[in-house]
Formats: sequence, structure tokens, C-alpha cells
Amino acid sequence: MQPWTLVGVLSLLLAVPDALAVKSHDFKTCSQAGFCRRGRALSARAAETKAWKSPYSVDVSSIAITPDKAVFTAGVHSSLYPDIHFGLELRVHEDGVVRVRLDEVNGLRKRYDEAASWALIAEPKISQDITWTAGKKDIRAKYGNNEVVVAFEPLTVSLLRGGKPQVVLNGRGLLHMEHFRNKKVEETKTEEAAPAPEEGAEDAAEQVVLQAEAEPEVNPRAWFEGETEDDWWEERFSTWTDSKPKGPESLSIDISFPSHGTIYGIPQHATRLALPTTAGDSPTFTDPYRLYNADVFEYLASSPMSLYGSIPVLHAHSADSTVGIFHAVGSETWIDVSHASDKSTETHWISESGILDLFLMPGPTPADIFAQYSRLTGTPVLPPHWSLGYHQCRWNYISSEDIRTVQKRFDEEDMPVDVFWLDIEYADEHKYFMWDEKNFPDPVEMTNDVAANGRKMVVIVDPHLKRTSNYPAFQEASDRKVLVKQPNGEGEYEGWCWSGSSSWIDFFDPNSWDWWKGLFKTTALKSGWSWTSSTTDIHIWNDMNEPSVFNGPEISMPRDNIHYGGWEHRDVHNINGMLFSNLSSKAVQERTDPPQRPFVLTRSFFAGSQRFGAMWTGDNLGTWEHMAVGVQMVLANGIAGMSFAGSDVGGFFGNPEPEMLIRWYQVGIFNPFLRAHAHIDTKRREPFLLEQPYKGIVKDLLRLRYTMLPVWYTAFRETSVTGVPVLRPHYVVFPKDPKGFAVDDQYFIGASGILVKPITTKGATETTVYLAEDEVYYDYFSHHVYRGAAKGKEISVKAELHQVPVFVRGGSIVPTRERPRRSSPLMKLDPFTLRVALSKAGSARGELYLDDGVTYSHEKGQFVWREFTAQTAKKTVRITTKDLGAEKKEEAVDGVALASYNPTNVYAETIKDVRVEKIVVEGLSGKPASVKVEGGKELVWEYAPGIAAGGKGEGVAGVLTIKDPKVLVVKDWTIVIQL
Ligand code: NBV
Repeated sequence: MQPWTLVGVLSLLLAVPDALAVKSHDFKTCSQAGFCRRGRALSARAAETKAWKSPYSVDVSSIAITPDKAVFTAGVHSSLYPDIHFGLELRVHEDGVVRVRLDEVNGLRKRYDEAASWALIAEPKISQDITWTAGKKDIRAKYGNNEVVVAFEPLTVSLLRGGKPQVVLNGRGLLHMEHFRNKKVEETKTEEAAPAPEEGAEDAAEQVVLQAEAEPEVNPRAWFEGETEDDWWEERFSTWTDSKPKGPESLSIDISFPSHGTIYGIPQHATRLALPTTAGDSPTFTDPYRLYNADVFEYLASSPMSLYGSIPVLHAHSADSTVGIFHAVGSETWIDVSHASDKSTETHWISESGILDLFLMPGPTPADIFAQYSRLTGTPVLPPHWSLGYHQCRWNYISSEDIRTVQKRFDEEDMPVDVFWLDIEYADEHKYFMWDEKNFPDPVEMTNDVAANGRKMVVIVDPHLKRTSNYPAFQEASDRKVLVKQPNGEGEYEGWCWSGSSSWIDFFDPNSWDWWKGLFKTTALKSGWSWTSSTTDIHIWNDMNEPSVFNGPEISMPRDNIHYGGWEHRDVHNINGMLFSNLSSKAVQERTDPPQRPFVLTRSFFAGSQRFGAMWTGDNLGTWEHMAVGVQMVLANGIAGMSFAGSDVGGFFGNPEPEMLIRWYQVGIFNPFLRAHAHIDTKRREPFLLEQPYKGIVKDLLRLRYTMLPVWYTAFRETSVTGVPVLRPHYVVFPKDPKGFAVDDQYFIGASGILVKPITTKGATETTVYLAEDEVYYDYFSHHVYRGAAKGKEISVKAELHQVPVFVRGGSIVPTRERPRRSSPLMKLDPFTLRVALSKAGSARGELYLDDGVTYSHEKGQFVWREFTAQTAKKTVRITTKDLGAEKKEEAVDGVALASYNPTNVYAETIKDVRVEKIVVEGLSGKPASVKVEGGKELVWEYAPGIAAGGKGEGVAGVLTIKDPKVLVVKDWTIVIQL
């Protein structure tokens, strides 16, 4: 890699799709990363050595349990280094999650142990209900049906349910916490490589490590740690040298799931949802999954390479159990995945630095894991309602006039859109917050023109600050000494990015926080500069926060840079991007008093980022493969908390032909985050530019998204309470159905019952859809009814270019607003349509959640939350609704919001006259004899009879349409259909 040059940047700017290919040589493979190479080598040696046994064991005499029985601690030592001490700590949380920590005690230095403090929302509550039983070989903590067993020699930790192991740590003996040591300058290479063990240690070590088939001449330390000091004290990659002043400090551990054959998670990677293997026999990928936030230019559509964000969370799944793990580690981490059998999975985690801080989530269902993970790191934030609308972006809208013209064209074509975006070229010399005054002479007026239609703007703010005295953001950061420092810890680190010579704010430094928040104020501050040429209708896009540094190793920051507290960048690299979006979202939130919900899009993320906003899958390519993997990536991000996710509609690079663009809009409108975006070098491709019939198709798709906003918002609200993702893959909805475990090209939206199968292949005219249960599914558009099977069944459906396969699961009631307008705020008083999709047994259920969509008044009980149900009995179908807010108030599952709920709250009053204007009932057994609101007169209705075909209720469903039943959405009512 050449250092950053103008030519380099121009080549980025001018990239064309034909020349697309990741620059693999810019990024390390496992064999190029010293600690990964060492970790994998240990694993290989262990696999070749019979009766391999880990050198780590519990010092039984040191075991202590706190008087409340909540915390277990013990000393751990390695037979290879008897003078080095480790401390093990184990706690069982109230909800059954087990936290296992291992750290070096009284070492030469301190390992970074703060990753969890950035990821967790609070110190978890510890269970007081544990029975400990100590034996000769192990100690056991029993709680409910679960048990944690700490075996002493070698050290293993197992989580059991019903006596059956679910998660086993160090079962393969790959635990290795490289302790801190001094560099031995004088000794020869060989001596350094295989230092003699401390007195008396050798015999014990040999016995423990190589019990059977030990080769006497093998030095056990050398066997365990490798023959040479492989990249211990300095590491080179391409033209860079990492000074590694702390020497080797990596951490490796094997984590096995003996009863789980499928695993999901550890985003972000461009892969299938059910993670393919990286080790064992014929692995799909030869490198482990890598977690090291990176700006990977033109990334591959199928690869375990790192991408922009890292969430060390994994689900292990089988038909009768799901368990999860979360490893709170912020340094680079590689994860090997293999299957010992089709019913078990082995993983091997290798991190560059940090402590072992592992949370074992016992499940036993996917929904339980979401709850357990949410209690640790928080639920996804409830976003502003408008941010679920359509976002129109490109690199770049070049002037305020350009924005006005684009807005006008959307309105002329009657295409809904909520947000216009500005990429980096709005900023004078890429000094974010500072407008290019030639092209954006009137930013406030421009934003007001957009806001006049109920719309917003999102403007990019990247983390690199141009090093120039005429840039207050840089100057103030420098004055406050809150910039990331060079390896020696003294001077400001300087690297190259869009703004040329730049520095980066160190958000680990609390002194940067209030100052950064102040920058976003739209009014003048006494304490410093603020963005007075902006308005509160401007929200924020955080890009390049991996961080991306053009002339840095792996296009990022040197690992030996120094952050607040003296920590090296290597310790915190994967957390860094989250702090930027965390502080930016707080800044936007606190611009107003009372605060309003911020919208912040981030490219880089970590565990906990779901609390701060949305993410997208970065610079995807305009290829069918990228379109398809984008769906899988959004699903994978969702199960790790990042529900508010989407991929660039149209593909960032390239000029999609109309067919691809339409398919991409079909993917996009069924992504939680819907944004069209394009590289600066692409042709304009706003939907109004398309020829007919394509333009009409995209317009219908956007309008479809807007009609379904009540479904999306209700799903987001549920996610914000339960953590169950907005997009639900099959294993989440049907955890007991093995045929669905690998299904990752179709999914459900929240609990709505809407099943979507986006088309991501060229020239498709039909597709197959998997139905996991013996239930009816209705085509969303044609009312065609399909019947699944108890053991799962594939159906064939039409998928011409204008068709996206969408189904309503029998048993669902779907609320929509069928009058799409220019922007979503303009729909806030529009009436609702209810679609009642009866199950084969004649029942249905659905929910609708509404609030003002902008403020936090919902946290004070100002919302509307309704349940709709339908029941069939004795030739009568009763459709009824009740106030879930009032009912759940008693349970107060989400605390403040429900506890303070009152049916006539301020928000509910604003929509008190909003009607249900239409009810569509599908799946009735025949034409009704009468349809009335209970106690009222006959309603206006029509019935289109069904057409039977294929047996078991298949064919076209009979459809009853009740017109304007004059019922209100905030009131209780019942409609009675006599058959
Ligand atoms: O800011 C320019 C782009 C942006 O449009 C894109 O969405 C980001 O992912 N940005 C990356 C920097 C340059 C990409 C070649």
C-alpha cells in the first residue's frame, strides 16, 4: 500500500464497477497477524497431540465465594509459568446469564478491562439464589434447571441445562492468556524462544501438557507458545511497523457448543446467516471470521473478512435449545468455526489484547437470548418515526438548488420521501459543520424548504478533523487536548483522510464529550464554537469511524496510538466507532429542550451501538451478489442488536440497469432502514429519472413502504422493549424447525405476520418460498392463499419484475394506512385499514403502536397501543380491539412508559378522531349474512368469493371488505360477522 496521495484518492473517486475487486493486500489475513498466527498454530498442535491437556488449573486453596453466594473467585495458574497469576471470577446474573472473567493478577502491566463498561447499560444484577457445591474435581453452582461447573484441572467452565452441556470453555485446551513479560534483549533467539521454565515447573508442566505420547525433548513452553517469539515485540505489515511496546498479550479461548449444530452472529461479515465453517474438514472459508473494524474498499460478497463494525455476539442453535455468548473485548478478534458433528459446533476466539470477559446466555430460546443480551447492552432505540420513511442520498447533491430541485421532482411525481442527505462535499474543504458557501449559500433556508413539507435533512459529519487553524472544531479539540495521540503518547496523531492532514477526537476522553455536544447547538455558545448555520431539522450521518485513515495500516489507525488513560488503540479499536455515534446522537438529542429523538447513521459499530441509531452495510457493489448478501447481513446485524439496518439501495458502486434498481428498491422497502445512495462517479438514479414502466413500479414500491409504516413502527417499538429484532429470520420464528435453520433469504417483519422474500437474481419471474408450518399464508397483493405443512413446504410463486413476494401469515391482523403522502408526518391523522388474515382455525391477532414519533413523551405514557383480535365461533366472526396500554400498565413491562399510561393521554387526544376506514377480512368460509358493529346497524360491505384450488383451503381467499365502519382507532369496538 502506498501512502496516501492525491492519485490514491482520485482512484477511489473514479472507481468503476468493471474494475471492482477488494484490495485484499491492504488487509491482514490470520497468518499476517502475529497473535492470530500463534493462536491458530496452538490449535493445530493441540489437534495433533493425543490427550492434549491445557496447562491452566484452578488453585483450589484460593477459592472464595462471597457471603451472599453471588460471586465466585479463584486463582488460576499455568503449569508453564508458576510465578504468573491469573484471577478467575464468575457471577450468575438474576436472569441466568453467567459472566466469566479471567485477568492476569499483579502482572507487569494491566490488561485493558473496560470493554464491557462501554457496551453494558448497567452493572447486571446478581442472582442471590445459587447453590454452590464444591467437590474434589470441580465446583458447581446450581440455579433452576441450569448449572455452571468450574473444573479445576485443567480449568474448564461449562454451562449445563438439565445436566446436558450447552457451552464449554477451554474444553479443547486452547485457553491462553499471554502474560506480560520483559523483552529479553541479551539472549539469543533460541533461548528466547524456549526459555527454561522456573525451577520445578518443568516436570509438572510436561506431565500436564503432554501426558500421553510426550516427546521428552520438547520444551513444553515452546510447545505451547511456539518455537520462536513470533512477532512478540514488533510487527510489520506492508510498509508499517507496529512498535508493540507491551509485547505479546493476546488471549485465546475455545468455546464449544456440544449440542448445537448451527451458529449465527458475530457480525459484520458478508456471509450467509448460518455461519459457514472456517476450520476442520473442508472449511468453506480458510481464514477465521475477523472482527477488526475496517473500511474495506469494494468488499467481497462472500468472505469472513472484517467489515466496518464488530459485535462479538454469537447464537448457537438446535431444535431444542438456543444459547448465546457475548465476549466483551474491544481488540481485534478472530474466530474459527468448525463442526465436530452436524450436532455440535466448536469455536476458537483469538483476541489481540484485553481480558476474558465472557457472558454465557443460557436461552433456552432465541427470544430469551434477545432478552438476556438486551438486559446487558440495551435494546435498540425507538427511532424518530420519520426515519422509517424513504431517505434519498447520493455522493453528492451539489448545491442547495440541487436539493430543492430533487425535492420538487419527487413532489411532481408524487413519490414519497422523508429525508434528503448531504455527503462530504457540502463541507468547505471537508471541514464538517462548515458549509461550502459557494454551493450552499443558504443552508438554513434550504433546510427550512425541506422541512416545510414535513421532511428532514441528514448531513455527514466524519471523525477526521482537518488540521488547520481556520477550523474551530479542530482548533478547540487541540486546545482541549482531546485528540488521539501518537505512539509515544505525546504529540497529536496526524493522518490523512478526506480533509488532508487530519486528527481524530479521542472520545474515550470524557473531556471531549460536552465539548462535542456543544458543537451541534444551533445557537451561539459562550463556551466556544457551535453550528449556528444549521437547524434542528438536520440530523447526522457518521461515516469513516472505524476509523478510516488513508495512510494508516489497514486503512486505519496505528495500533500503538494512545488514547485516554494511556490505552493503546489496539485495545479499543472495535469500540472506537461506537463512541463517535454515541456522542453524536447525544449531541443531536440535546440540541433542543426538551430533547428530541436523534437520528444518527453510523458505519462503524460495536455491542451496544443499537442504543444510538441506525447502521448500514457500507460501500456495497451494484451486483446481484451484493444485493443478496445485503439481506443476509441485515438479518445478522439484527440478531446482534442492530435492527435499524439497511444496505445502500441501488448499490453504492456502479450504474444499475432498471431491473436491478427495481429489485433493489424491493429489497430496500423491506429493510428497516431504507436509503438509496450512490458513489460520486455514478450516473444520477433518483427514481423519478426512470422511464416507464419502471418509474411507476418504484413509485408503487415507495408508496407501499409508506402504507406499511404502522407495521414498521409497531415492530420497532416492540424491538425497543424486547430486543427481538425487527427482521426475524426463520430460526427466530420457528426455532424447532431444522429445515428453516439455513433459510436467510426470507424473513418476517416483527410480530406482524408479514413474510417477505425479496428477489435478488437477474431475470427472475418466479421463486420458491418456504412455509414452515401447517398454516395458511395469503399473498399480500392477490389474496391467493397457500397452505404450508407441519414439516415445512416450499411453494412456487410468481415474481415478475413488478412483483415482490409478500405474504400475510394466517392468524395476523395487519394495520396499514392506505393513503401514502409526500412525507410520513403528513400522514399522522390519516385513517387506518385493518387486514384480518384468518388462520385455518378462523382466528387472528395483531397490534398497533403509535406515538408522536419525535419526542420522548411516549416515555411518560403518551402513546396508543391497541390489540386487534378475531375469533370464529358458531358461524360468527367477532373482530374486536382493546387498549393494550391499559392492560399492560399493570404489568409495567417497560417501566416508566407503561406505568404512567393513561388512555386519554395528550398524544391519544391528538388522534382521537382517527378512524379505521376499511377492514379487509380474508379466509372467511363463505359470504356473510350480515356485518355490523356490535349493537349497531348493518355496515356497508362487499364480498369477493374465494376460488378453491389445490385442496386444504388453497386457491384465492374469499375477501370481505367492510367500508368505513365508523369505528375509531383509540376506542374499543367489536364488529360481528354472521356467516
Ligand atoms: O463520504 C463519501 C463516501 C460515502 O458516500 C459512503 O457512503 C461511505 O461508505 N464514503 C464512504 C467515503 C468514500 C468511499 C469511497
